[in-house]
Amino acid sequence: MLRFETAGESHGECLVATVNGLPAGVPISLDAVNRELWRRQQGYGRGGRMKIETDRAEIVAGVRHSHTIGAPVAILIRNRDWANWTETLPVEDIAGGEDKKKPVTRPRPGHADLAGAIKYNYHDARYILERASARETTARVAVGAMAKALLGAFGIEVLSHVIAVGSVRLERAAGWEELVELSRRDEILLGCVDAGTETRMKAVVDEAYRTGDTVGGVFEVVARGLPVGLGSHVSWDTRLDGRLAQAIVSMQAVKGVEVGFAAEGAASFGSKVQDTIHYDREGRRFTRGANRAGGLEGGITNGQDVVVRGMLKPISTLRRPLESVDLETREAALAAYERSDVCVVPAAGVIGEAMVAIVLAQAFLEKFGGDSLTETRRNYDGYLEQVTNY
Ligand code: EPS
Repeated sequence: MLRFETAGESHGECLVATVNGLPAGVPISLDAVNRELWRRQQGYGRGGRMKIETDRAEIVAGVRHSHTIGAPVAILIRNRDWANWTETLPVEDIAGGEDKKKPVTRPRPGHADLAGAIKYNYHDARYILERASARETTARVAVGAMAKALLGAFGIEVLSHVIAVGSVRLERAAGWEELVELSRRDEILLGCVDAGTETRMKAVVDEAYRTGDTVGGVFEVVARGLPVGLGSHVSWDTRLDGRLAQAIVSMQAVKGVEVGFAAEGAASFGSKVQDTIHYDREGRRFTRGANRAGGLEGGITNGQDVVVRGMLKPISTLRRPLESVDLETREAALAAYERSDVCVVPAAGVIGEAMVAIVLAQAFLEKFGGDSLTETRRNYDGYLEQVTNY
């Protein structure tokens, strides 16, 4: 079973991730991992923190000579900002430590601050926001890069793009080649394939900057090259659409998920929504009239592209803060503000790719198993032969 965990606080020493269950022999490139980390840091609308951080993964276990060795992989990503927080968040209490804390007593509506502080019994939300922060997604993206390496060995690719920022929406479908081009860019504005739409998206972010506000949006993740048959209809928790949904909604600021054209389908008729089935006798394979199901039927991959969208609320730290209450005095007070991002939708797309890649890699290894990539490949090839001769 492929499992991962992360640890680390936003302004602590570092983020760490451990990944268990990758077979031996998966090719791992540090450059590829760091490229993903770089992509996550980009986008118009990031705040001052991204000027401090240049995320780099250090792999300290489980990878030797550029390949996994079947042992748990451990990844470490240092927080450069830690240098400014050593006295605020020391591991061991220090003399005068109380005065060096940076308490957050005015919880931000929409953040984990209030519910977390009550639950963990603090009258200062500092430790809550430290762990709730989307900084943690750096570790997820590093793990996602490993999942992508496994999937890539079988010709499966996972890409993303931004389809909405605020009320500005991409009004056309994006081609696969456009997503490939986007993933290779060395300058990322809002991660939209359409230049005209991206310009209008930028204007929305500018407006949010101007007014001390924040803005959300929608990203779309597309996975190509999947075989028919990952996930299963047999149980609620083996249905792959449900597992993907959990992975996407677990992302900070994501409040909604869509598999295929769910929202459009809900407003339409069955005759217009289902993807008709056809058969290509020459190629000896089934074909489909469209891919509105997003590559999943009955919780099983059907061989079409898997398409999953995540909907982000505008992030909850506002330069023009909202009404809140001080945790100590219980008096009305404006929510805390230090610095913040204004728009993180392009970064969320990259994180979404990582989460989708992780879930697909899990389903892939559940089906094909193997302690070494050679064994996984033998199992995979055997299954493909069965499907081809179906
Ligand atoms: C975040 C607040 C900001 C973001 C941070 C997520 O950090 P800071 O409080 O240090 O300015 O920049 O995101 C990251 C650090 C990151 O790497 O994505 C929050 O409260 O969630």
